Amino acid sequence: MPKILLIGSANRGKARELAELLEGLPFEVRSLADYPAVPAPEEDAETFEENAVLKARYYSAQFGVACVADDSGLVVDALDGAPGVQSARYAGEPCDDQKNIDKLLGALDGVPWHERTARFVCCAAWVEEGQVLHETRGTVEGHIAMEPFGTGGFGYDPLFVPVGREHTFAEIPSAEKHAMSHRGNAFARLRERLERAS
Ligand code: ITT
Repeated sequence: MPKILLIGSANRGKARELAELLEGLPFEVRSLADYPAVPAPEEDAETFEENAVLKARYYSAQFGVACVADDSGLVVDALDGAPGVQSARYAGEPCDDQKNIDKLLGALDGVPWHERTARFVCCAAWVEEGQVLHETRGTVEGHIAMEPFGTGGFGYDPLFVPVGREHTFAEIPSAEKHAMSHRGNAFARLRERLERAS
């Protein structure tokens, strides 16, 4: 029987990406939909790293299985790093991707393209039996578009144009996004560790 590996994310768009990024590993990969509903943990840490560990620890302990979680977000230079660790809740709760996009565009009103530099950050953690077995971080540099483009992906994808490209993450196929994204980057290294451990 392959070992269970739980994807500890309540965000459907993110959980779908994580399932794609963990495909083909010798684990039985499960999502939170496979378990009874539990409240999301309080993400009260100040760094992506700490929040990723906090989430992986929480879901691993809740269900007694190995768990991977990521804490991620968008860091915008012209906004002193906002929305950062608050990316999911930037426009308040309940979290709403469209409201977050509208708020970000408002905050950047009048800011020219060359000053709209930003990066996505993803910190991932793998926890098993209370132990952090691996932590990893990935980033991707880009610009915030003047208006949303595309319908793919999730979150701020319609606004994020990676460096060297002319399209947003919401306009390209998910495999192409994974090849350059913060999450694709972080999980490529986590995959190697998971492969070695199996
Ligand atoms: P979980 O904690 O349950 O995983 P969450 O959405 O609250 O779900 P985070 O706290 O890590 O997750 O917040 C990440 C937010 O950053 C997410 O809601 C998006 O708004 C944004 N984000 C992260 N990665 C992204 C990506 O690849 N594309 C677009 N937006 C992304």
